[in-house]
Amino acid sequence: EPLRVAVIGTGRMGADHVRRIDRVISGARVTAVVDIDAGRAQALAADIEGCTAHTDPAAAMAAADVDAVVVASPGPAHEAALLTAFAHDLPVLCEKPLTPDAASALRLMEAEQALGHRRVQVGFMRRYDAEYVRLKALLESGQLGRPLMLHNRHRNVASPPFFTSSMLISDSVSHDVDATRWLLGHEISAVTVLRPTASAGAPEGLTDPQFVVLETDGGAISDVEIFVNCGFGYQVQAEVVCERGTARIGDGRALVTHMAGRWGGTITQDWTDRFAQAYDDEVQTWVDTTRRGEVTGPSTWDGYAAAAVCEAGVRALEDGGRVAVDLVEKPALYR
Ligand code: ISE
Repeated sequence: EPLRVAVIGTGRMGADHVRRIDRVISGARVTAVVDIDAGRAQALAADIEGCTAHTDPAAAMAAADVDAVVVASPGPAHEAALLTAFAHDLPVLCEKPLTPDAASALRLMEAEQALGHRRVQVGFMRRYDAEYVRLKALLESGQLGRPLMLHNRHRNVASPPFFTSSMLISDSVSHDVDATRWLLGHEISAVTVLRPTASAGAPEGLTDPQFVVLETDGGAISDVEIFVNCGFGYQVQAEVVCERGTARIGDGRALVTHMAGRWGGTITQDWTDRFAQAYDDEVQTWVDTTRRGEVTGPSTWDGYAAAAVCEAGVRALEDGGRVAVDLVEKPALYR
């Protein structure tokens, strides 16, 4: 029997997950879609057999034909949606950020612990990207020795109109925060944010680009260039510098052409393209493990740690200087 999934929030990511579950991956079907915009939910549901449209997440989660939930609404709506999912003991794939701040993420961790088992996989999809997976495997093999530094570049073509300077940290750098924690196996202990001159290509008043320095409890430094109005493409690159060598991913040189006196290739334009394989594998893994009654992947703890680091990062951006990150002790459920 396929897993019957309710998708909450049908914006860019939600609609993409509906398409993916309906047409790309196996073992699941979408039986409910939810959006505050009733017309948008109805338009999506109309194309899928046996799929109902709702405006209230709680109504969808109470439906008899829902076994699991994808939460793709805006971050501030996640806490309520997850608590409702917990009340029905439903497994959840929750888009990043888990929640916008550490306090709400802590409340979710407590609620999940009260259930006594993990229910949440957080949508940090880079962990499923083939290049990141290879980099992680290389680091774990120990061939390069200990990682000392990690350089991350994260560039978007243009930011959406609602994007604020703090969202460069909470919405975008959150991925590099998770990638750093996951690749190095360290927690992040302090954040500093430097601001180069804002690009004339960025909307008036937006602090873009930013240069973020993350210090880890394992003594490594991870820096992140975040530039969300670079204009030319969607680029995510990482280079790790270890004691005996370096390794780098994200150069996107899969196809190099030589033609008419030039050589080159193309650059992806957005994350649904660059990370298409990662998203497909992320959701397929979630469906497969959920059907076996297991929960794997980035946990509520990972969502909390990212939220705490980003909260410190936003403070570092606003106040200047170095801001320490104080994490609670890791609960047994997540060890
Ligand atoms: C967006 O929310 C994402 O998750 C993308 O991966 C990231 O590159 C972008 O900067 C964010 O706004």
